[in-house]
Amino acid sequence: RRIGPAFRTSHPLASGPVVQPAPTVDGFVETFLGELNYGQGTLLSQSTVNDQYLALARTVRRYLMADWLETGTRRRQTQQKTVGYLSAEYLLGRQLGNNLLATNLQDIAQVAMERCGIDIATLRAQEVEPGLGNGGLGRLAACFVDSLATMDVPCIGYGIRYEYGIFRQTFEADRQVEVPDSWLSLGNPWEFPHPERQVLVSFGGSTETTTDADGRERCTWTPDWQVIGMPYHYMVPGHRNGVVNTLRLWSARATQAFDLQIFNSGDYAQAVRAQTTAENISKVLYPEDSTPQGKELRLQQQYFFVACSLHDFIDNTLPADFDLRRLHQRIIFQLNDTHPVIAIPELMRILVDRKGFAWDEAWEITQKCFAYTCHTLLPEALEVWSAELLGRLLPRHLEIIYRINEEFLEEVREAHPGDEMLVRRMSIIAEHPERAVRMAYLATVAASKVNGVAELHSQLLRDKVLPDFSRLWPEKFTNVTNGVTPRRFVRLANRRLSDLLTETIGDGWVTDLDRLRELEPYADDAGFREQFRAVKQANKERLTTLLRVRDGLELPPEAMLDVMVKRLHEYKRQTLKLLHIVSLYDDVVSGRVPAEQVTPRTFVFGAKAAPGYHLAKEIIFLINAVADVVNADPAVAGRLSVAFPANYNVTLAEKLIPAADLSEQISLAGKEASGTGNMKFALNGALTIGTDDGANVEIRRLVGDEHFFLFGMTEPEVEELTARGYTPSAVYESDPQLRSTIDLLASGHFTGGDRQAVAPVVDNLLHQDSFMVLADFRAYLDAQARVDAAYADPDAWSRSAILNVARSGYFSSDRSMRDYLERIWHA
Ligand code: T68
Repeated sequence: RRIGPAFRTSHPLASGPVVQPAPTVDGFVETFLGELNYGQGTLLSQSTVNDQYLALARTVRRYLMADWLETGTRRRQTQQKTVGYLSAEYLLGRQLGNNLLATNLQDIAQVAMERCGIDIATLRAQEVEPGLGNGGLGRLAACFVDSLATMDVPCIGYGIRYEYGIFRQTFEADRQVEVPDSWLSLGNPWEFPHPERQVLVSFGGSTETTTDADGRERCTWTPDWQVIGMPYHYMVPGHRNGVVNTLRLWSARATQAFDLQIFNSGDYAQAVRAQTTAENISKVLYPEDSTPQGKELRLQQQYFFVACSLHDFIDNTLPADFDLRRLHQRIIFQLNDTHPVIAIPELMRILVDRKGFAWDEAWEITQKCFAYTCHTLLPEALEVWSAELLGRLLPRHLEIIYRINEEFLEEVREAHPGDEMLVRRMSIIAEHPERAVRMAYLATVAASKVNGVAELHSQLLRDKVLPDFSRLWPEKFTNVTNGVTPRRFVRLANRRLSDLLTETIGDGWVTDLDRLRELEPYADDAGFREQFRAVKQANKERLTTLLRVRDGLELPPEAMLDVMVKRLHEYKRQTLKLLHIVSLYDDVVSGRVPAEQVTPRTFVFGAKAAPGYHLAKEIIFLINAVADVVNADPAVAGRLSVAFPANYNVTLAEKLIPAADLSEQISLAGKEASGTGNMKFALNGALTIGTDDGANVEIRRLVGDEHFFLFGMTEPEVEELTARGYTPSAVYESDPQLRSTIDLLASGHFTGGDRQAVAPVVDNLLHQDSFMVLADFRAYLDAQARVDAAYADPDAWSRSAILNVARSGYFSSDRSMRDYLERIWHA
């Protein structure tokens, strides 16, 4: 069977325009029924909700198709520089609503469905979100491709089509239980498999170097197994601009060789198992978000998608006669963290071994084709691959890395003669505890630019994480502060606020978020504040209804909504939030504070823990345990309630964030690279309580000190305390309120008297507390008291909230993309 491109012709119909369905209710109904009949093979009267959802999705797809094909043609013709975004994760969120918004079909679709007797909300709810990411890093990639399409910048997002995305979280007896996310099981209308663009990827085996007639060394790699990479294309529509870019996600398949093996083998079962090995590569997303596990399958995933992507661009996207010395004029590969860094030796291998370039020339090209974004400050999150594993899986790549390192260390020696300590510190190869490749160093050495994701982070990256490199190459380092897409996180998630904004300042803000500034004068307009509060209130009621239906939670819709949603990690300090809740509860039940004096608050948590992160799971358990008791205690009824809906994801974020009054961004200073949830909350009119960390610093500077609740140690203060020696138990002893709070937790009050159940968290706080929760407790409580005081004046609060919206336009991912274009991509 042939799978190559079959049809290139000058036939008059071959390049004719694609016929788009009419953008009217009639056109929509007709297309929808056609999809139901001919696509799903069913009748409206017989169809299930899933049939209807699939037909609706395919209808919307039809409206996008002409633009997609046209964008592709235009990109091929103009040969502009393309951004090849290499990311192991894309946390896309649901597609239907986004694509209806992009095509301006929301209202038409709604009426069309009504005409068919269908409630479109039911169909929207049918979509399982593609959860192909862990958290901020994956969501950032999704925001970036949205912005690039909206700005008509050529971009191909490359990644992995995991068969199972981030696990679905459920709670059993208050503990996290992970359920596989079989997101593809009911069919995925948003993807297009392209078997004709499949790619072979090799692993294992050995290398051999020979010298050819003209004295040149040539290396051949004889792998011992291969897999096929099958691309699935996803549409990435710009906002109502006729542009549709492509996200190309790779799925692993067994090769024919496996089939033959099966055919020839007496051991049929063993042969089929071999096939499973190949297909395992894209089976599941690793759910560890900041502690790389060094697992062989993960390295296979990384090389798999990177090899497919480079091959796809060089051999299938560029014209056949393209002069690769100009490669950097056509592509910049942006490395989303170190996960795709193996692309660097892969490009060297392609250029030297396959295309016959001399090493130096290949290195010059390679350096111009990559840029690297770092997303962390935690030393344990910096990826390192053992040389043993890397050499076994990718022997040629390890050789190339060694040579890159040798030449790089020569350069270091030249710049700093005699400083062998420096050479050892900067080596891409670590020697202890085992010989291993430091992927962040490899990325830094090869990349044209290295960036952090917020100003503070980029500074700490230069000063603390890669100081030797930033001294050697100061001009290589830059910052691009993260951003979020206003399409999904304002226009789609918060229709009420969007309509109010559009009524007030016009609709230009959706693609030019700086225009939100025009809202500033309205902060002083009592009528506008009233409308703004009504929007918030309606969003709260929508959330209350959702949580009642989704989670059986009963929440008072008038209380202040205080929200902390993000991955569960010690450095993010969900325990600090928990101590605040317990201390408020303690104040009331101990009789120190009359219940009537407590500002009514609903605390909402959303957080998944990596399945192997035991302490994080204990923290989840404890939050749930506290929630159970607080919610059931009449002493605080109507004053304090705690909600921890399971399975926080993009879909839930879109409901939670617009309803929030207070955004919790309370990481220990110097640990959160940027944060992006913080930006989404500010844009939706929540006030932030936060530390001087990540992008909080910039949010506070922009919205103004009076409209932000700052607390806690600064990064230098954290450093200083660490140097002095931090003793959490001493803080506990010295603060009676903290003591009372921890004692109440430790007593087993929240766990039916079971003190053992709380010990892991309590003991850690008292005896380790790596992220200085106790040290910041007092400052946090004081800041929360300021929050209560501010909330008591609704007019002043709304004024601050409006100013948060008006002054947060900077955090559009469109602006981030402009910064990347100017500082890094030059595209
Ligand atoms: C996040 N990182 C940062 N990592 O923590 C956050 N890691 O401050 C920042 O805003 C965001 O990136 C975007 O820049 C992550 O989300 C991961 O998810 C991850 C996944 C696998 C391995 C390591």
